[in-house]
Amino acid sequence: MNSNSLYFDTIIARVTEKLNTYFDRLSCDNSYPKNVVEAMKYSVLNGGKRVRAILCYEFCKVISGDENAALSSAAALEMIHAFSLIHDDLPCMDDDDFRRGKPSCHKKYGEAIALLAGDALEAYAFEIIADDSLLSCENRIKLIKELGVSVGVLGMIGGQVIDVENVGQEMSTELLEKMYSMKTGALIKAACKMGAICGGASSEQLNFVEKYAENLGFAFQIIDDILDVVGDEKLLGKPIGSDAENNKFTYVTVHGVENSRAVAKKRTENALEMLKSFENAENLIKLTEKLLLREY
Ligand code: GRG
Repeated sequence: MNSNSLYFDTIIARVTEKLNTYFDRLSCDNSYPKNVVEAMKYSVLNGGKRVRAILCYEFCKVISGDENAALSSAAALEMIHAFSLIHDDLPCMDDDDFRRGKPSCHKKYGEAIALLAGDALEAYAFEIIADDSLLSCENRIKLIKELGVSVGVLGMIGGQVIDVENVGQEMSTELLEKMYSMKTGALIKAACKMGAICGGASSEQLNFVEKYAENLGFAFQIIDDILDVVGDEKLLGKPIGSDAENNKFTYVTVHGVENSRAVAKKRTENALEMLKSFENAENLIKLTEKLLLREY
């Protein structure tokens, strides 16, 4: 492990501590429905790379230096991400039995509780931002809007609709890229922008953040597609080949592994170019490079 991954581990530990505080709040009331809270915790606290949380935290730091302001947003992003993974694994979606090396939420708690845990995580994500007294009221509204847009019909949900409606069908490159930018890119973009908003970014800075995130999000999804074909199941914590099994048309289906990797590299270079507008972006540069080479 190099010194840089130790640095990212420190961020992960801070976000995990924050998430635990939020879950403790739910658990201290004896009347709460215990199984749904357990399912929420199971899905959020069971590992994951925490990419969205780190992006949020680091963009806040790069803009202002006070990353404490970004902790509620970082936690909210991980709750929304876990919500999307729970729903994505359900039998009516990808029907995946494993996630992060463990039984997926519906395999452990049943479909009804998994669905409700996902819904409860979504609601809680917005609540914790609205409730964060470290943030100005104006910023709370901006953050809630950013997150809402990324989840909604023009974001993850819209991307998933394109996905499920095109199972077994060839898609134009244009539609495929649109799906990637909505299904995966939207939350990554929200993570970067929310961090920058917490740090008080100007609209000019937000433009660079947005272009960085669009390129990173695209590269991230292509690498995800590649790993589903040539990844190591142990490292991924789930079986490979699920796209092919589910008749999913991906970037790799059209361009093959090597050409897809070249596109991911180009998009990563574009993202790195955008970081040149910021001082002290060394950690973001390292993260961006690391994500291109990731094995899980
Ligand atoms: C419930 C918000 C919501 C939407 C419903 C199911 C769905 C519509 C959208 C699916 C969105 C989705 C799962 C996109 C895939 C994004 C992706 C590449 C996930 C893997 O992210 P990693 O690699 O996972 O960051 P870890 O486990 O490291 O956190």
